[in-house]
Amino acid sequence: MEKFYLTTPIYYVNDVPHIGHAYTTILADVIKRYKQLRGFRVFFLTGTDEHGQKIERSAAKQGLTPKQLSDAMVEHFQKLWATLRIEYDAFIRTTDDIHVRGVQKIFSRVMEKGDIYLGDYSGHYCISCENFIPDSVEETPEGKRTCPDCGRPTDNRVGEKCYFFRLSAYGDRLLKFFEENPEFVTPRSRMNEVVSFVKMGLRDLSVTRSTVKWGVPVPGDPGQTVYVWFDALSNYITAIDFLDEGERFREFWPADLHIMAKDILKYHAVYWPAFLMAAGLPLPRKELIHGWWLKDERKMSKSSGNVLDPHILLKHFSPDAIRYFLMREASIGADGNFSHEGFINRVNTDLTNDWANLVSRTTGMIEKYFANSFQGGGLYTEKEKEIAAGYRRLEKAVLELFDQYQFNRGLEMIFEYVNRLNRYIVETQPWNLAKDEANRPHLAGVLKTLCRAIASVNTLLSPILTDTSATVRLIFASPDPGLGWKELPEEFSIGQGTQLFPRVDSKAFFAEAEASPTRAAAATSAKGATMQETRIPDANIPPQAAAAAPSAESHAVSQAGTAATEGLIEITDFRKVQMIVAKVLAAEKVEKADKLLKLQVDTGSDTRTLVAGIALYYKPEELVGRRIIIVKNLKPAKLRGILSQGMILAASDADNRPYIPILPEETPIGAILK
Ligand code: ME8
Repeated sequence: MEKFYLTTPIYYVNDVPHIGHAYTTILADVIKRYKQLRGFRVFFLTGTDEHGQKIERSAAKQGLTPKQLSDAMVEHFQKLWATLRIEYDAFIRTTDDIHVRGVQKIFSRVMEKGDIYLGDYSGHYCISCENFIPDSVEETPEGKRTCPDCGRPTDNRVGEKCYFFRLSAYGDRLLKFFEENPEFVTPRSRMNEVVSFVKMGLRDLSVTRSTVKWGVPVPGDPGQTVYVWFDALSNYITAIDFLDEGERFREFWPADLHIMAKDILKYHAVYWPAFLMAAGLPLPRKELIHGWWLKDERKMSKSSGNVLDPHILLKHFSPDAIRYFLMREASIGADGNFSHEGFINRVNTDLTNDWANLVSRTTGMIEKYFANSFQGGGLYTEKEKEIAAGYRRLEKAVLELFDQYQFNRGLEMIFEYVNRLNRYIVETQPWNLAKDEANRPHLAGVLKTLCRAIASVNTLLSPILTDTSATVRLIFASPDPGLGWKELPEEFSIGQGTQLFPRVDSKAFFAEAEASPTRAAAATSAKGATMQETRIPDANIPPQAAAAAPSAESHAVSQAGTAATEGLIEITDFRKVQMIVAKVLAAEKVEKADKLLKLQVDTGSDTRTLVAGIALYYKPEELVGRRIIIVKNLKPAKLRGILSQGMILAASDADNRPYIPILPEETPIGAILK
């Protein structure tokens, strides 16, 4: 069995984890589970970065020792990871003895080799990034320098005796390594950044601090501590017993994948390989660099105070829903803006309407027509064979995408297939087949095909939807967790169906999420982690939320749901359509289109443009100031070059003459029709 060793960054313990940390860690966990599915023996490492000035300061502010702060924060991280179903194999803390002694061992090794030497450092230091600011960054007239990593000005000038790492000697070797391993950093654009950085020339790097007490003591010179980044990066080998070069180290090093966001690329793709070269150790195989989750267009970060607390999501949604949203919405190379609206739309559309509905409709019909148990064979037509063939094509394409860590694209394809299955139900109309005893073998064939398809798709979803996939496996009597089309036998029973993703009450969620989405980092205390809440302005619906609105495809499925119950719809189908009260702010005729009016409306959470074919019957001035009903989550469409972001509701007679319901003045704007 081939091994696969993957890591997340070890997170600073100056504050509790937020969605950004959860994203990296969930991504790592999804990759772990996916690799296991592909037959790898996986080792997954995460942990915490506890030394250095940043933590020292945070602790002092709260009247704690750095160790007390770390202990409290580690609990937060570990609890959250357990809740999010993160199955790491080891959790390293940089205060662990095995790590401290491991760091000293690497340090001594590099020193013996002559690549660490004693010198003097004089320059600026950014405590937030734990970054030495190069001399090439100009000083402002006030004597400050801007940190090239985070952009913050710093006046923290340090001048001290310290040890240097001979990084300047590694430029050519690094470039040669990158040339021979062009996929070392992925995506490619990040690799290019690293190459340019190295080509600009590398200076020796200070790797110890005499003024920082909270750190790993330098071997043979206890007045100095090891620079936090030298200390932190070493975790990837100390955690697997580099100290004794034990079995785990021999088995798993080099790492197959380091995962992180772009903020710490330089440390991982330049410093870390150079340290390893100096220590005579093999280099990691790949580094996967993802973008940032933004809130209000800014990077979500503790120091910006715009972080989202995963616990608010967890109060309303299952861990699977959070895992799914993060994997579905983020494309590795790009930043993603987090919006509550986008979140609820994505979860309600894909998981509740499409996946959970498919499962519950299927189990419902098997219960109704077969009392949960198939006896005897089934009749299979070309259509059923095509469902199986479609799955095989899907699986091949999805595995290729997952192999490249493109989970968003793979999931998109999976859900196209899920929609295909929902349409298959409408096309085959099992409720009509059930009316005639002669059609019973075909009815069985259709429903068994659905069981096989669901059980097969379920495996593809299992790295992401951990709990749900276990439930689905149980329902469909499919103990085999492996890949491939699931040839369930002809005779089998299914378990009781269940609602996998109950619809979340968006009102309650928004009320809470929008009242407390952010926390200022400084306001968090480790003592019971009391938090002060700061309100941020409600974000307008970002483009991403519009993209997350149900597609034409899922509208079709909504109709599919209708047919499945012979003309009646589920309340969940109705709730798919978000109808709200909007106030018309302005209205005008669209040039050269005598039927169209362009309206500007206030929805309570934004203002938008709507184009409606009502100009023959309504004058613009008749509508301005009126409260009307609009469909808010309709996919935007262009009409005469104008983007219409929704639809006005109107009754229409046999001649298509519209009658727009006008609501009383006192109706609140944004009120939901339900
Ligand atoms: O940098 N979007 O720790 P850290 C996406 N201790 N990912 C985010 C994010 C965001 N807005 N914010 C944080 C450190 N992350 C060092 C690492 S490793 C040897 C030492 C994630 O607590 C992302 O993975 O600041 C990022 O690289 C990491 O958290 C930084 O965590």
